[in-house]
Amino acid sequence: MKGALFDLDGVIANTAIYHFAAWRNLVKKHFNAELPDSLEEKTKGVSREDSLRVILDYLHITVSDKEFQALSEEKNTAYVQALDHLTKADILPGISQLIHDLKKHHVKIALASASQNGPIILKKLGLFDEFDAIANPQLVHAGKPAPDIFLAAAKAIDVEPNDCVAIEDSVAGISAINEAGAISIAVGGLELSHAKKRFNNTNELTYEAIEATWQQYHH
Ligand code: B16
Ligand code: MG
Repeated sequence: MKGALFDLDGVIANTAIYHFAAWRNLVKKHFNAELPDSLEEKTKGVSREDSLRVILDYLHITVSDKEFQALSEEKNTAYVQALDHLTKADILPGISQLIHDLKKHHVKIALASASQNGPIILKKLGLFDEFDAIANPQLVHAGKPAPDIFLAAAKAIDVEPNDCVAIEDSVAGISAINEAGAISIAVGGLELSHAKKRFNNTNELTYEAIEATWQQYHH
């Protein structure tokens, strides 16, 4: 195991709730409509623009390009505001220890998040300097479930994807990892059963558990 590729929202910090709350408020304000809980999974790991497309499709609403852009920006402004109070205390259980242990074993660490806010969030969590690389989602051709962001993250740490494990909390993200050829590790429910290995909570993501998964599945 030479590299570990991390998703951000839902793996390192529980920012997924702020994303969906921002979408809900936006939809309420502009269209006086409610979004069902079931739509949250469909926007997880999915880029800002693709999330907005999923939501507008659900509402059967079409908007001009200009409105689309404005809605997307308004959601981001609200989301970034919600991140204001984020601190080290918002790192999900077990993640700081895992990062520490991976580094101790000379495993390189890269961020493979769809979020353009990745660097800001890592800084707020005090984790920015722990990462060897952050893949830029704006520079990849296609978002999750396409493998591009995981391929870019592996390349940024100069490790072959099949020498990496990658950790995700979204359906689209696990598909992206599998497509990239890294070993997929899920944190979350049964909807993530297409991962090589699934854990219910981040506190189960110990170095030992990750290493055991690596031993079992790499070739
Ligand atoms: P932003 P991840 C993803 O992050 C979120 O899961 C998804 O809900 C969000 O739409 C996407 O980032 C884009 O985020 O609007 O901040 O650029 O799970 O890939 O770390
Ligand atoms: Mg995620």
